[in-house]
Formats: sequence, structure tokens, C-alpha cells
Amino acid sequence: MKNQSLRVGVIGTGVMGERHCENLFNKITDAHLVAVSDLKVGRAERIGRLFGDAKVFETPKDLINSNDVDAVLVATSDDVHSSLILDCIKVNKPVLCEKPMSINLDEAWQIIESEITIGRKLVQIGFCRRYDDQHLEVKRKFDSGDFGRSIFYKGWHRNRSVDNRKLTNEQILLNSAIHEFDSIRWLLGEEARKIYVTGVHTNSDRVSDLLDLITVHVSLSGDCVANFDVYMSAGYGYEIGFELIGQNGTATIGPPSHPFYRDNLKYTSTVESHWLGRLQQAYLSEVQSWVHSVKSDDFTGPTAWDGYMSLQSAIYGIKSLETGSPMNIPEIDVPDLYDL
Ligand code: ISE
Repeated sequence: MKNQSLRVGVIGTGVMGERHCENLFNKITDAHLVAVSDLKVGRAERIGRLFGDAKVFETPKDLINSNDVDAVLVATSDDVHSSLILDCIKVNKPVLCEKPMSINLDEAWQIIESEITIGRKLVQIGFCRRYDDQHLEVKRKFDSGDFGRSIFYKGWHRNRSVDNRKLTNEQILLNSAIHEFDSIRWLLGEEARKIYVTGVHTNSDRVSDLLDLITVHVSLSGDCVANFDVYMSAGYGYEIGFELIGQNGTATIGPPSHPFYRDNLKYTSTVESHWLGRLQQAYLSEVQSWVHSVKSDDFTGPTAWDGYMSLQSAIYGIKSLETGSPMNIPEIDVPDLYDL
């Protein structure tokens, strides 16, 4: 395997799956796209043709079981992530699955148990922020100890617009806020213990009861706190950012590295319109690093355990939003397989 190009199959060829296929075809080294599968067969055929004549499989299971596929990337709708991950584990195939790893904790736990049973990690979860250069720089700075202990994560996550009729309050926590739940654990090195979520519907014409702007407050172990908003219809563009406050210093990431202009009595710059633009560097580095991990059998990415712990915050966040009360999050011991 070390000297051969990794043969990757992508399941789900929507917006994110297409981007991964394109990256695998054009940019990722030591791997290539060999197979695709999608409920919409026509879409899979188009993507397969576009990116190296990848073979189209009618069912995800056929792709997973194929001897021509070494590793699988899952970018389907969230509700089928866990069953596809379990199918990959059954045949001992490494899988990079988009977040969330599941939409419920029981199925997510089955994944943890399956990996424990086979005694190895095969699953990486697509927490792409961990591969974003800005996030990584802040992580390194805090890990160096220069700023002392990190205490407070204060973040924001803005999508430009969403289809209010399709999106649900649950999805905002499971699919969008889940990134912050992971970033908080990763940056602060502590676990969420209590969560309180409130939300508002920002659109005056009220096409739905969607709470498209939520604020999330998390208390963590080790005397740390986090606070962030997720605004799904911010209008001005796509943006993610945070301030991380430590004992001796703080770091901020925010507006990305577009040029900043001053003219005619004003400052101007450009805001990304979509996450595909803001996070392209992270997607590339995430998949490239996964390919190297798989080829060298040295697991480095966010694990199923990371996926489980972030999902736990999202699920208790949903309960908090529904009940209007803060929720305690149960403490669970890290299984040996994931204990570093
Ligand atoms: C989307 O699925 C993503 O993963 C983006 O990174 C996130 O910012 C967005 O809110 C999600 O809908």
C-alpha cells in the first residue's frame, strides 16, 4: 500500500462530495478517485465522468465491498452516516466521514463499540476546522504555553442564507454548530459539561418556526467556558471566527486573508459567500492528511471518539433549545483505544 496510490470511493456526490471528488482528481497526491455512488444515479454518473471516469456503483454497499476500493469517503446526508461507517468497519476499510458521525447517540456508540471490538481506528470524522491554517496557528500558539491556560472560546459562525423550509433547528446544531463543539474540545482540551442554547427567528415574514440564529453557552471541565452564535441567514456572506482567551494573551481569527483596502474615506475587503471558498485549503489538507494516515497506517485525524463527544454536545444542545433550560452533559470515560 505504501508505494501505491490509494484508491478512494466517494459516497454522496452533492456539494461536498463533488468538492472532494474534484480535489481527489486534481489536487490530492498519493490517492485517486476510483468510484462514486449516489442516490441520484445521474449525478454520480456526471461526477464520475468529470473526475477521471470513476466507476459508478448503484449502491453504497457495493462500493464499500468492492475490491477496487481501498478507502471510502462519505459525504451523504447526515442520517445515513452511521450505517455507512459501520459497513466500512465490517470490511475493515478506512473511512473519512463528513460530520456529524450520526444523528443519534445510540448509533454513534455502535461505531465506538465496533472499533473497540476490532481493536483499531478506521474512522476519521470531517472536522475540517482542525486543518484550517488559521485555526492551526492558534492551536500551536496555545499549545506552546505562551498564553498560559486557555479559558474562554468566544466564537461566531455565519452562513449567508439557507432554505428556511428545508432546514430544522436540530440540523443547525447537528450539522453546523457541531464544528464549534469539536473546535472547543480541541482548542481548550476540556470536555463540555453543561450547555444552554437559545434561539430566535430572524425573518419577519415567518415562513417557518426555524430559530435561524442561536446562541450557545457551554461550561467545560477544567474551569473553561465557551460561547458562540450560529446565524444561518446572515446575509452579508459566510464567516467563521473566534477569540480564544488565555491567562496571558488572546488570539483572534476572523475575516480571512483577503486584501484590505482604504480609499475614499472607507475600508473595504471581501467576505466569502460560501464555506467551499473559505475552507478549500482545509478540505485539501484534511483529505491529504487522511490519505497519508491510511497509507502509513498511522492514525492522526479526528477520531470516532471526537465525533461522539461533539455529537453529545449537539444532542444536549437540542434538548436545551427544546426545554428552554440548561442541560447537564453526562461524563463518560474515554475508552482505551482513544486515550492518547
Ligand atoms: C456545512 O455543512 C458545513 O460543514 C460548513 O462548514 C458549515 O459552516 C455550515 O454551517 C454547514 O451547513
